[in-house]
Amino acid sequence: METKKSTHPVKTLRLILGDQLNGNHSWFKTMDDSVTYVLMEVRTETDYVWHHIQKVAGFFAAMQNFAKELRNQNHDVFYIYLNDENNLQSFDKNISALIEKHQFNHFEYLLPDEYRVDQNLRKYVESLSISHQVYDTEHFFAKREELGNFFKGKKAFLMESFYRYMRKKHHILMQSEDEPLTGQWNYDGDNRKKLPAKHKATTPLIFNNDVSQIVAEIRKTDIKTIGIIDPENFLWPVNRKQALTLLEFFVHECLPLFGTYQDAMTPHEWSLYHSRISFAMNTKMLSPLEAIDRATDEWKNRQTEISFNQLEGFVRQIIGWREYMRGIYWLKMPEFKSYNFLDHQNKLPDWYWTGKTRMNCLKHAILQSLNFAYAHHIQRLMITGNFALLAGVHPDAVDQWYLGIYIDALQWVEITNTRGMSQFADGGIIGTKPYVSSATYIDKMSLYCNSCYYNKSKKTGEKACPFNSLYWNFYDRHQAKLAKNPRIGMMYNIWNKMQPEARTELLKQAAYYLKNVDQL
Ligand code: FAD
Ligand code: DLZ
Ligand code: SF4
Repeated sequence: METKKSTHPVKTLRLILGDQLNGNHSWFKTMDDSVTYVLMEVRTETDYVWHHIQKVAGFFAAMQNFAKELRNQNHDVFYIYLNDENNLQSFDKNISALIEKHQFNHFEYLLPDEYRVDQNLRKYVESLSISHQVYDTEHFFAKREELGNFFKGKKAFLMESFYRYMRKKHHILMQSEDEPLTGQWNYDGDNRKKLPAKHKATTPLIFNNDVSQIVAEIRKTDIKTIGIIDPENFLWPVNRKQALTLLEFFVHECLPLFGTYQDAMTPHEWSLYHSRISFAMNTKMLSPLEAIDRATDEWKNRQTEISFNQLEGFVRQIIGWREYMRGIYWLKMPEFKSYNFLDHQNKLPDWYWTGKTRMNCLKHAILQSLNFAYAHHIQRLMITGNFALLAGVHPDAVDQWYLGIYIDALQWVEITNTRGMSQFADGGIIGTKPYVSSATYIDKMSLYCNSCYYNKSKKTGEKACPFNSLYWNFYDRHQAKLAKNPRIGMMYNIWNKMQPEARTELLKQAAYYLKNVDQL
């Protein structure tokens, strides 16, 4: 903390960013007349990428509701709307104007989750002539640097090790200090079932929020957005009460089959048994601890209906993957942002923005994303991510798409998943091998292939599924970088044993598809 001596009483301005809507933060536990909070809708945040319209509207609605909740508790709050006359459209400019106008002599903010904003605010406060202090957001289990310390001196950053460490440290699903409940740490093997053809999944709970005023304000500007919205029936939770309702719905209706079908995909359902709490958690309306505690309580009360693998699968995503990705982000930024291990340079196919492709899996995953600002993990990883990787798309272009299109997209969790896990641009920090597949995996886990224009079983020739030849083309073109990887070596044995004519045909087919990628 930097303090400058002052004879005036302290008058503090506290900034709350759009992803810091944690009503249980210790800031709000006491009432202090000398403190004023500020939230602001600014062009620096709406314009750094083409966001989905639902994402912008969702953030603004949640921010506006949070400001209302604070005011109801008698806190002093400034809210700067997008089109306010005095909005200078960036955090620092608005803060400076408020400091000057209202004579604040102390400034406070919460640690931003994004490197970009963190750097900007750090620089900004250094330039301030008044004192400042920064606080933790009191949301995550791990501190920013904790993963780096945990893996210090190690070559591999295995998620599984970090996950077990987090389980032990926070005593989650443990029977003793070191022993996990049930004696088994990992249930991934039970959590890979395809959806039976006639299975009807739970209908997702959606909200009917009226965000038409917010959308009208966004439409008055030249902010470029993607996707569609029904402004009078906005489906995502936009306040704490709705976030908790969504969590309740998840534990009652979805948890019993969450793990079993967490990798399943179907053209008929958009969220299956997934929780859809990522937006509520990433904005901090909901805490990861309460999500885990609530799911654990439900399991305890319904053990005959909810097998342990369902609960473990959910806990693993939150205390494992989510915390792990954040740790990697703070360990590896800013270098992470420019990783391109495979030197991919191609452009993103045009149909990523429209869903207009004959590939059924991609059509559904993309249209669903444009309609709901949501796709579940395996759709993101094994459909859109898989294709972009096979097609050699530049990771910057892939990142921009993922950072814009999803309601839950914030760089700390988007870039680690996209550039790292999905595009292998980090050369294997996050994933031990690239997540690529042919139609075989997609058909095994989904109901997409049978109604596709392309033939899942054909590798070459008319209507051959593009994934099949692009898959081998990927391994072929990256042999120098990947062949030594012990988890991949087997693929090269298969590839090298293939008849030369068969290999030539596959590569010819892939070259044709890559050349005509926009027409697929
Ligand atoms: P559920 O399946 O119900 O899982 C429960 C929770 O676990 C999620 O809400 C999420 O907070 C957490 N979680 C699950 N998987 C991951 C993961 N791999 N990394 C971090 N947290 C995880 N997640 C985001 O929150 N924002 C993103 O921008 C984002 N971009 C992604 C990009 C790609 C290419 C991939 C492969 C994954 C991405 N994910 C991202 C992770 C994951 O897909 C989403 O968290 C999940 O789909 C959100 O839906 P849900 O709440 O229904 O999740
Ligand atoms: C995503 C987003 C958008 C679209 N708009 C705003 C905004 O106008 N004001 C704001 O405070 N936050 C917004 N956000 C979320 C921010 O991008 C996020 O709070 C920062 O990047 C810090 O992670
Ligand atoms: Fe996707 Fe190929 Fe299956 Fe069609 S056949 S849905 S393109 S994997």
